[in-house]
Amino acid sequence: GKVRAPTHIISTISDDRGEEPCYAGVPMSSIVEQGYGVGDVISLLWFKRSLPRYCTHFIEICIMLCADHGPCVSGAHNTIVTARAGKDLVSSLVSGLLTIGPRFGGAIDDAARYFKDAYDRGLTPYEFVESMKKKGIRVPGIGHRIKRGDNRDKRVELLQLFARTHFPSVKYMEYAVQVETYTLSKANNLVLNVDGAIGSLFLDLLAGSGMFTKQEIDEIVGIGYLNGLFVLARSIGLIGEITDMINSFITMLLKAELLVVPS
Ligand code: Q5B
Repeated sequence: GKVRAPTHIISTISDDRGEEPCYAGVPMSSIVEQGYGVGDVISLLWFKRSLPRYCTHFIEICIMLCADHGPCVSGAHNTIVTARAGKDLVSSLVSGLLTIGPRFGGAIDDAARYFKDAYDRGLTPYEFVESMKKKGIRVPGIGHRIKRGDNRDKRVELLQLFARTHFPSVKYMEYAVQVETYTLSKANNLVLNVDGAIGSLFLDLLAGSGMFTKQEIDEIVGIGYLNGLFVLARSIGLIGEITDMINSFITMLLKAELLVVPS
């Protein structure tokens, strides 16, 4: 067969030079035969190692819970408008993805960074929140448009329940909960949101699993891998919103007899 031209680009996560592609050294056949899931594949391709089952299950829960959140949020709104304007799937998808940022879905990395720094420095929730206020920075992972102290985000509760049951330690998450208790005393919408829950719990996964050195944890938190979880998850929902719009459009054309399906 054809021999690939030599390349100057080196990937340290996947390799297609052998008989079958490998993810972080694990051949495709093992991935299928040993029943790996999406969480295992993310572990191999993002973290370059196999993680324990409770970690990969947690990653999968994050993906499932963040896959969609109705048509009103920024991402779905943009994607739906773009699809209705007749654009193709990729254009519609990226127009939604591009809204992911510090206020919407993209606060996971910053939540992890700020919660880690505050916890590791031994700041009380009061000291942490007030120091953020002095700097004029909203606490990442805190606050929601519709969720309130008396109307919690079910996704956050489910993540917390899973982690309290399966993680060896949830010290960062418990710290985030203490921060939430303090912010809720200031305003009822300042709940721990899904970004904050994932950010703090991922710190617990990194620190408690015994699979990462301290230097690796600092690198992961510093570089910022974790918003990728939201981007990946929400792509599933955005693609669903696009196909939903196309279906509705076709149904409308059929009803108006503007489209005839050949028999
Ligand atoms: N205030 C999320 O704002 C939101 C504060 C705060 C201190 C805070 C805001 C925020 C941090 C970033 C963050 C992820 C923009 C959110 C997500 C996924 C999603 C989305 C969905 C999905 C909401 C009113 C007053 C002001 C503010 C103060 C607000 N947040 N103070 N720390 N963190 N959070 N993003 O409701 O005195 O009037 O000036 O930036 O974590 O994106 O479902 O929608 O799955 O799709 O618009 O769940 O909290 O409130 O901006 O009018 O602020 O509260 O300073 O005080 P809102 P604003 P003041 S999860």
